Parts: sequence; structure tokens; C-alpha cells
Amino acid sequence: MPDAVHLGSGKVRELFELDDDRLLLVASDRISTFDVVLPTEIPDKGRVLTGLSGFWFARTRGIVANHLLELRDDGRSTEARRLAMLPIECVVRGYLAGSGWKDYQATGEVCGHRLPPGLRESDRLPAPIFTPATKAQEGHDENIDRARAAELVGDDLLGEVERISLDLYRFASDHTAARGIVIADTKFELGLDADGTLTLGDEALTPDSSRFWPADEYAPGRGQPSFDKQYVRDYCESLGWNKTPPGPELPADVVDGTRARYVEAFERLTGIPFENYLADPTVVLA
Ligand code: Q0Q
Repeated sequence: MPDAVHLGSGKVRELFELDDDRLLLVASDRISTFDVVLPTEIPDKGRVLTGLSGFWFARTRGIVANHLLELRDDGRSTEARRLAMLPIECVVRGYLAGSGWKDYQATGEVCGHRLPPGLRESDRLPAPIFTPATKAQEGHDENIDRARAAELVGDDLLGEVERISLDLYRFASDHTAARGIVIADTKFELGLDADGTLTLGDEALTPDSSRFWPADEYAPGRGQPSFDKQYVRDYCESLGWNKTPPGPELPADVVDGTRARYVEAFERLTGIPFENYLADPTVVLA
């Protein structure tokens, strides 16, 4: 990456600085499961996630501005405006899963939202809820209530952040549900641009920032299969892996099947052949 200074690494992404105003996000083909990055890559996973993010950025400008400046020809690199990122994860949940299910079982609430009694795991919520979390350097983010979130970002801004996050989720989950994919929950990263405008950053509405479930297998009362990661999870569990690093290498059939699921998600949601995206990533922005 000749024109950039390395700023940081996520589990599966790299962040570079291009200049004072611009960053470069590079999505690798690494895959993480049970919070462990596996040694085997999934070819084109980073391109699928970058293309999906670009697809959503191009279609949600009526809801909120975003940081996208350009998709590079490699299909996995996004030039973005530098933002002052808010110190909260803007999570929206339409279904009860993960830490939301855990909190609900313990207290009947999620982030201060009291939910109806008797909900089952994976039940659809009466309405999507905004459930912010603080960013953890290591381990899982910590769910916080509205009062704590307001301490971190201010009450007025929090109101805007909540409305935007819910609107983004409703727009995207309606789109994906009509194409056979449930977005159970998703995490947005918002920041302020140089003019102080609230702006959507990071990746958006991808299988890495969201729980993607196949709609035709949805059955509340249990955990749901992941649209993209289930082959990997099943294989790793079949080995009796204890879910601590290092994760197991993946056999070719699991790699090929997982790549196919990412490409299928891309094509079903965008309506664009993935080959066309590889030839010209800007097709998702039209
Ligand atoms: C920013 N990240 C994420 C990350 C490591 C991505 C900081 N437009 C921006 C963005 C974005 N996107 C960020 N900061 C300022 N302006 C994104 C968590 C971390 C690798 C890739 N961290």
C-alpha cells in the first residue's frame, strides 16, 4: 500500500491514512468465528463485504451522509473521509440474539428497553430497538442504557443517532427480507465530519457487522444458522475445537462453500453479478 500510512488493524480489516482528510479501509479475506481469526482465508470475502457496504452507502444518503469517497479497483479498498468517530457502537436489533438474548434472559431488558415477557431466543421484537454499546479493545462490547450513551455523546446527538440507526435498519431489513435474508441485528459506526455533520462510517450492513440469517430456515426458540458463517462453524465444531486460538485450518470444500455463500448474499441483495463487481466495483454505486 504505497500511498498510505498504516493506522490500525481490526480482526479482518486494515486502516490506512492517505492524508489529513482521507483514510483507506482495506477488507481482507480473513474470517473470524467464535471471536477467533482463522488461519485459512475465504477468497473474495473482503471484496463482497466492501461491495455490499458501497451498495448500502449509495442507497442511504437520504437517511444519513456517509464517509465513502471512492471504491478502488481492487474491490476491497474504500477511500473514506476522516471522521471524529463517536465513542459508542450504534447497534439496532430486530430480533433477540447474542448479547441481547443473554441480557433479556437475565433482566427482561436490553439496554434499558423493557421487553414483553416470554420471548424466545431469536424471536422477532415488537419493533426494532436501538441498543448502544461501548467499544471494547479486547473481547465483547458492553451494552449500555440510554443514560450512559447520553453521557458519552450528548442527549441531542444521541436522539439523532438513534433515529438514523433505526431508519437505516428498517430500510435495509425490508430490502433484505424481500430477498430471503433476515438482518437480525446490525452495528453502525457514526462520526462527525469536518463540518460537524453526523456521518456513517466504517462498513455498513454487511455479514460481518450484522447477523444475516437465511429467512427460509428461520425458526424462533433456538439459535439460527448464520447465512455466511454456518459451514465454518459446523466444521470447527465437528473437530471438537475448544474455540480458543489458534483456530483450525479449513478444508477446500468449506472454503468453497463459504465463498459461494458470500457471493450469493452479494448477488441476492444487490441484483448485480459478482463478476460485474470484480470487473468494475463502481457498479454498486449506480
Ligand atoms: C475508523 N475504524 C474501524 C477500523 C481498524 C476499520 C477508525 N471514516 C473514518 C473511520 C472509518 N471507517 C475511522 N476513523 C476516522 N474516520 C474506522 C473500527 C479499525 C481497521 C479498519 N476505526
